Amino acid sequence: MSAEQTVRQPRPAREVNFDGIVGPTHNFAGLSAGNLASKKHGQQTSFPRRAALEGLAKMRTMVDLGIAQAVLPPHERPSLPVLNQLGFTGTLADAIATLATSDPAMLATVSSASAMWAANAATVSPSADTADGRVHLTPANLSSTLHRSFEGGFTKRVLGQVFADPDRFVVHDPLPMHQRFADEGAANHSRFAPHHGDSGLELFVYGRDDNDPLDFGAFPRRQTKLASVTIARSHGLDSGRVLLAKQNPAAIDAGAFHNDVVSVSNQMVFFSHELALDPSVFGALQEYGIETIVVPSDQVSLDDAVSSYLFNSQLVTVPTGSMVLIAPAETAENQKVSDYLDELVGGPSAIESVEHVDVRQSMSNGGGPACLRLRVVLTEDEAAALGGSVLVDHRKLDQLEAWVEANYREELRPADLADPNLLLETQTALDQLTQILDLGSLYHFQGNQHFRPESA
Ligand code: SUG
Repeated sequence: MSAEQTVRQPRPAREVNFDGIVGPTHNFAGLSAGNLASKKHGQQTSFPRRAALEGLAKMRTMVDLGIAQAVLPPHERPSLPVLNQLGFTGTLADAIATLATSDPAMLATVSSASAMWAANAATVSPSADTADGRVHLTPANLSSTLHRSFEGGFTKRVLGQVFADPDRFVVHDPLPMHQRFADEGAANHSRFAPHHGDSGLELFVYGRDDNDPLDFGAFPRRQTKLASVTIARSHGLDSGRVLLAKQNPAAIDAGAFHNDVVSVSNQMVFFSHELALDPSVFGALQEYGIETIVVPSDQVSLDDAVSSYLFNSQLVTVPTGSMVLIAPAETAENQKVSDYLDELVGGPSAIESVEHVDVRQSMSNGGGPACLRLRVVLTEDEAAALGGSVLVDHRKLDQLEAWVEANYREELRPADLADPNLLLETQTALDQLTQILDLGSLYHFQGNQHFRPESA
């Protein structure tokens, strides 16, 4: 531990959940290898309005529980900088028309609303953990999937605007866009601390060791150890408070493309499937005083865990101090999983109750409640320094719901991605959103030229 970290006193802090707002082009394109739900629903009709309203309803549940909630705006899709990179020099509408006939799969790729899954936006270390006492955020490069590899540059821009105060926040560049640095953000990162404001233990989970070949299992290993180690270093974490653990290959091959499909943490609790990680990791966490709630396969199989997304729940501490699991509605429909949850909340564990949320549109693309949020632990000062108007209360949620109702299509078939009106509707919606969130001219179509698609 560095001298500076030894003397720093813990400051009260709370966890703010930043949820990605589902974008108007939400669609099912079957783009993610190893993500069973994405593959299963590819080419089906999607329901963007319902998807966005489900996301907002989940946020309302959190606000009702007394949890601090904020939003991150959708990325513009398609975006001209990306299409320029692909060799299209004319207008966005021209490029869409050309792609619609020459390469509809690529049109779906550049139209994906995948930035909604904010757990993949960045890795975040609170100020209590970092050598310089600032909150560090590294946007994920998401280099393992083409449609998501376009997110990092704009994520940096958004985070740079929200976490703009250089005395309190550092927004790093995404890691190099190379398979050795493949990084999927907070979906593979957990943090443990008795109180959010205390210095914590950060657990980085990766799927690929430095010498592992890119494709050595049934499905891609999306996170490398090198990426995790690099982020821990650039965030200035104390090496004595960093744990690195390799995902169990069997979990990835059963559909756990991110570790948050099979584990979730909160304060000093780790709720995990037994096959998520090597058993020694649970032992190491226990040595730090962490309560590990490890669910055996004979109670909930890996397949049931992946199909119900039991572990992709949000685990939160409400103001009364009690711990609540915000679980996808699908967990109530799987008998084994629902029996397990009844037993869990009736037993002695720290998890006292379960709240079910319906995010079925996101779930159909492999994104449960926990995928939709990025956790950021902030002190009162840090929360007060946030840029824009991204913290939400009931009034703001009402406003966002009305905005979705006014601007989003009810249905979107794959062929509709070619409709020039969709582009206009999307730009109108996002333009209004920047006003609601007080984010200025954030988007390229608004005249902002300050970002490139895949890098800083
Ligand atoms: O990266 N799905 C996302 C789901 C991300 C879930 N996030 C977490 N586990 N934290 C992905 O695979 C599917 C898009 C499509 O097929 O249309 C997609 O990108």
